[in-house]
Amino acid sequence: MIVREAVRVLVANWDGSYTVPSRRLYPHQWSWDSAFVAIGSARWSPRRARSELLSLFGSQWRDGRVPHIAFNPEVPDGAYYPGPGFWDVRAPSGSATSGIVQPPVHALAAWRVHLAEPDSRFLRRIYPRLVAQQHFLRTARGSEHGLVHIVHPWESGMDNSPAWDAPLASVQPGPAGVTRRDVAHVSADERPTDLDYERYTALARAYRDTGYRRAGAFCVEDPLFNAAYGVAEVSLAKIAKACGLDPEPHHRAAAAITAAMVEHLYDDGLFHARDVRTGILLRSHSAAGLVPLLLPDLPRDLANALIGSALDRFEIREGTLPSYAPGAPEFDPARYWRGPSWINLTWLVWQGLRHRRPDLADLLADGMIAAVSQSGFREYFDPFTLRGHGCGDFSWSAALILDVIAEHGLNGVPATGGQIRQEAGSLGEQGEIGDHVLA
Ligand code: 9WN
Repeated sequence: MIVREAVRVLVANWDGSYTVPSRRLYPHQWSWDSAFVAIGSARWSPRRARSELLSLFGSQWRDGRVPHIAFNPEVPDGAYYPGPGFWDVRAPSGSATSGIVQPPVHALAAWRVHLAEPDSRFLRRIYPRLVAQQHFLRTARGSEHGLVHIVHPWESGMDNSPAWDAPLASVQPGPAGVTRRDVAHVSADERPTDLDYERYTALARAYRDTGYRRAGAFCVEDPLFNAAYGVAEVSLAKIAKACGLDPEPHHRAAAAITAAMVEHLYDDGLFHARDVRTGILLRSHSAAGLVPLLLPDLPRDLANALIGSALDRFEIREGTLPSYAPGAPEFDPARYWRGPSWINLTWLVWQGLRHRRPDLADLLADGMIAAVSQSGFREYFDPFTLRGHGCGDFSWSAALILDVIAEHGLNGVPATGGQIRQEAGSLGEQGEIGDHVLA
């Protein structure tokens, strides 16, 4: 039933070559959403999963950046704020796009898509594009420590996380009265505030006015973003090897990113963002700080410390991962990234726990399934009551549940695609997955 419903959502949100995150709230293609959707779609339609990623990279810029939104020209400009008129820029393909990016989880997605149904043509097509994406980050967004920075909260994917309260406070808000569309679809107390939006707009406008080249008042190294950047190198090493290319440069890059994160972003049981302008560590209680568990070479003592924090501060024994620690004063169980549980964030931490603490990983898998069983494929969930918030029929909630079920099983039915069939150990049997899921 869950599987059929998840596929129904993905089919309803399919736009011919990619999936919109939500028909009404987000009616275009979003960058990291498409990566998560590809991970889930690989379980029932690897063809769609490949199309999802290739279509996104069709809007890649010449400098390698993958814009966070590729706009659908058939959707009116006013359907989403800020729309193509605001960003005022086109990719070489001719598509109108935004000019900022999102966490680079795409190489991870591409590798999982390949494992689900090996396709060396796909891998050879996507590999240089993924390398260019990393190159953009390393050159345009690199710091002297070997980490990369983001220039807008939207680039973190966790837009109004309390981790951004301090750096945003120094951003001069733009003129009041931005024409928000989000609150026409979702209750205002589940979304960022108007003041947040005035600051988001001011920052995006300032960046746009430099030709999308120079960071403005917001310039931070985010642990989730940097963990994704490091994991991308781990995945690129696997992709390079599968393409008959040298994986070593990617292994070295991954090791250097992990070491830089440990040295510059870790403190007291959690990774934190660092304000590049001041050099100050922005100590917060954001679950972004647990995502480095994804890095395979994270030192064991640090991994154990993160797991300790996941248990004590984020209370994951309850089976859910709040986006912000419940004991912190800024925690809000219903407002966007200030506390609710999100399936994509939980999926990332679940992946990081699977080898290290399978018992806790299983709790999170059960919790993700419980949330969608109780409330449907909502955008986010109260971490304690599992009440759904934000929009319904949200694509990555549906897609990632397909992946969780394939890996973890459902109601006593065993998993059909564990660790993507033990990292493609038995790739020949993968054709079964799609048919099985739809049966
Ligand atoms: C701005 C699409 C996106 C997600 C982000 C989420 C939200 C957009 C918004 O929706 O951000 O990019 O309008 O609030 O925060 O993670 O990619 O689902």
